[in-house]
Amino acid sequence: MNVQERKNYINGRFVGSAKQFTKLSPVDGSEVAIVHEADRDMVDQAVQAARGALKGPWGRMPLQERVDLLRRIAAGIEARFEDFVAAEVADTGKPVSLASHLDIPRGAANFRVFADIVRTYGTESYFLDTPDGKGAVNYAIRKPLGVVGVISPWNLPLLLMTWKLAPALACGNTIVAKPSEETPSTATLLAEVMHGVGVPPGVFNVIHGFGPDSAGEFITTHDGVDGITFTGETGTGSAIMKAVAPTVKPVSFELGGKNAGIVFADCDFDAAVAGMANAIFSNCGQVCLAPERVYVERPLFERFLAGLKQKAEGYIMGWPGEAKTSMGPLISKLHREKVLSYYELARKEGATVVTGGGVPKFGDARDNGAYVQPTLWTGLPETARTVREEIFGPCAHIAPFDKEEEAIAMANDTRYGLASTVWTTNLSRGHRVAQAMEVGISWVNCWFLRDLRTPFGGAKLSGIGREGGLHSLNFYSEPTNVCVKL
Ligand code: NAD
Ligand code: 6OD
Repeated sequence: MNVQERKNYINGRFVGSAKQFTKLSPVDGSEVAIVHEADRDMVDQAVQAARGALKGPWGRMPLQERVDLLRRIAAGIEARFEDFVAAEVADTGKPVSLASHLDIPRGAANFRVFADIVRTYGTESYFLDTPDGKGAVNYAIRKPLGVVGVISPWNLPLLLMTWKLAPALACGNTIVAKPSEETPSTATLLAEVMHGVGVPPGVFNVIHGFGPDSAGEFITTHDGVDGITFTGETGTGSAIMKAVAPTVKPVSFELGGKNAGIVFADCDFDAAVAGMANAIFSNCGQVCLAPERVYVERPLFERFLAGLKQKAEGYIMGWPGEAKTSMGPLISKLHREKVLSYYELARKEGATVVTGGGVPKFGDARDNGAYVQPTLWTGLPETARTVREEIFGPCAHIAPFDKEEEAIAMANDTRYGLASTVWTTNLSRGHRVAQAMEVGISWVNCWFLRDLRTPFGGAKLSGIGREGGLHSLNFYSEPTNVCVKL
């Protein structure tokens, strides 16, 4: 693929910058894109454009027209499906099969789903009895939050950005969006689609850059931004909270996790092994919902471990475009250093390495990439850092348990609270254990099965608020109660 230029999109125009950085391929270290980094002034221009657009044709657009526009954006993504897949694969190195079955279709689906949901979004009304017997009618109307800052990560770039953009636009907001510096491409293509389908200038702006002392910080500290929706690390969420405090912006945060899987001896064995392998290793383990801790009921422990090991060793790290490829690299060499530091730490903490634990050797250009082996450990105490800290790689620690209560206690013994997955054929136990999980998303006999209308987000350090369906619409809009005395 040729090296692409990725510019900012401000007030309906693609804008270059004197300051640029190079995006490298995690597959072979080659140059993927030259990215124009926005300075504070460019972020200010984007915010002013977004503020202006709230008062322009967009602010007066009837709901049905906005809904039609959202559908045209979805169709626009689909019309350039191959471009989006190629761009996502170039930035992330993920297999083409994954980008074309998950990332890009979901990027389009998010716009259709929220177009449908906003069409039927109702508001509250109450009749109040008054002493004169005539009463009063209360009803709430919903207004856009205003200019929304959307800051997203690199693991599912288009999917996670559109998950926020679609409901924000559905509610009539305007947007200043910043993709991760690691994945600038699909957000830029999306700007081209928005431009092409007639989204008015200023409604959607894309800003490229980093976090601290760069575009991310310039967005969060700008007093013309009315709210921040962020997906990324818990530490970054904490820094953003501090940054927005002086201007008291509402935040919606989807943060990190150290998720648990619980496998009971009565599970459907083949489904559980396949399901847990997919949960641990999909997208090279770079999914916030991935279980890095797995608790297996003791009678099944050795058999389950052997099954999971076999799955781990079956992953094929081919080139992204090859049909046989089932695992790509990590996002960057920098992230690989972090993951490998945990591979090392696990050994120091006394882990038995069941499989993996290192870097694969290819004998070709992939040796310049950011690949790591899928890795499983046993034998660590629950206090080990490897068991407590988010790694965000293709790895998990597998531990036995004897009693249901013990598994629940270990699963919940974490400062995070994003997701969990429980595998059992006992229906009552499935419900009971799923409900006992201190998380925002609790799966039984499945993982990452997503109905986009359901609440999505994390408990504890894994987030603030919920997005999804009506929850998204509640964040991206402000109610005004109107009280009419009769
Ligand atoms: P990150 O926090 O490093 O970066 C996310 C985004 O924030 C990027 O666009 C980055 O440039 C920006 N950023 C960084 N510092 C900033 C600052 N001080 N101010 C403003 N913006 C700043 O996260 P990442 O490494 O891109 O993604 C991986 C992390 O995201 C993992 O912790 C993972 O669990 C989490 N994640 C959570 C969810 C969820 O839904 N809960 C989904 C995906 C990823
Ligand atoms: O499916 C989604 O909408 C969603 N937010 C997934 C998050 C995945 C985290 O890596």
